[in-house]
Amino acid sequence: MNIGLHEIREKALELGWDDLGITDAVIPEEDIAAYKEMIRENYHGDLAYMENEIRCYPEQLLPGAKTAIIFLSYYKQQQPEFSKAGGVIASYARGRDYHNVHRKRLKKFISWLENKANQQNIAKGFSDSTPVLEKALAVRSGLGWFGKNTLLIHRKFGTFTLLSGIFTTLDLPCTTIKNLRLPLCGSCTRCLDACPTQALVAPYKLDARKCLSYHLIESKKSIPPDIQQKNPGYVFGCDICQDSCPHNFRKPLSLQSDFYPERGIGRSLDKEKIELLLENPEQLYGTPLNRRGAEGLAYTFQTLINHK
Ligand code: B12
Ligand code: SF4
Ligand code: SF4
Repeated sequence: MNIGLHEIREKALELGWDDLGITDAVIPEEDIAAYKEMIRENYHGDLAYMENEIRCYPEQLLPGAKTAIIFLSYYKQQQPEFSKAGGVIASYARGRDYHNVHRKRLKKFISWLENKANQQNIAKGFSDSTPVLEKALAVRSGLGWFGKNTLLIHRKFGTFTLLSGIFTTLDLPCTTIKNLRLPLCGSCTRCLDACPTQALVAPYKLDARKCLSYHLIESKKSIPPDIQQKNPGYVFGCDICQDSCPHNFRKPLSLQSDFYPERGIGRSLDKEKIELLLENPEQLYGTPLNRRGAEGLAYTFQTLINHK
């Protein structure tokens, strides 16, 4: 049975995504080369999972994979001021954990697709935690292009977007219209200039070992003193290379309630909130901040206070 682009789009929007792109399940050679260079340079730091080359070869994740559908969620939230008393939480992390939100949608989408095709085991979903070069596929599918901050820039939504997708053995109509893997930022360097830790070591190249996001979300080690000193006020994640990007200016806030601060821990953490979380760490469950845990957040908060 032929499944059309229109009905795939309709289903994706019904499940809550804001846009989607469809491409063949192939990671372009330029992206594989850039990925291998990142690993060679050790820019991934202690993110050992990044060394798994399976992220370049969809066929190894789903034998017979023909098509990739990439789904996009727009999550932009208000940009809070830095304050002496608190630490700012990155925009994506204030509400529900998008991994869970996407996982539920992917499950529903895959069972819809299986029903339509009248076949089982034809798809594998991914959202961040499965090893896939997601942005490379998003660009290939025509959803947007790479910014010098290394993020996908969507023509309508800018960079405050999150990705997820599926590989399927079905042949589906592709949305790729032209090669968007081109240097489209022009002479702009706002993100590179704004990054407080100079983690964007060159256009399109990020050294995670210098990135606040890496140290405040991912790293299990203590935050190096020079990174602590350069942190302008984040307690979890960092949005500076997005807030400085003209493609995000004058954009409305997201309408997806899962990303609203009221659905999670909120826009910032202060001393009282940290104490409450230490007493009731279960409040973090279902939010992105659970990755860091109450102790980890308390530690980061203390480093912030020490440098204010
Ligand atoms: C590891 C990782 C990180 C690491 C490293 C980031 C990185 N740039 O690699 C750290 C912890 C620092 C991080 C931080 C953040 N992350 Co992150 N992260 C990932 C993850 C798991 C893998 C990324 C990856 O594969 N990197 C490999 C390297 C080689 O890719 P790259 O640096 O993007 O390089 C590409 C381009 O620069 C391009 N390129 C290279 N040279 C050239 C030259 C030209 C001319 C052109 C056009 C292109 C080009 O080719 C390279 C390969 O495709 C993905 C999820 C996934 N599975 O894909 C999420 C992901 C990239 N992260 C995401 C988010 C939201 C963030 C944060 C905004 C979170 C926050 N607020 O703190 C920050 C943003 C920091 C930043 N500027 O990237 C989103 C990004 C969505 C989007 N719109 O792009 C993703 C896709 C998660 C998701 N499922 O939505 N992240
Ligand atoms: S997330 Fe922050 S620290 Fe990391 S590259 Fe962007 S601006 Fe720099
Ligand atoms: S700030 Fe400028 S250089 Fe950076 S991603 Fe946005 S448009 Fe490109």
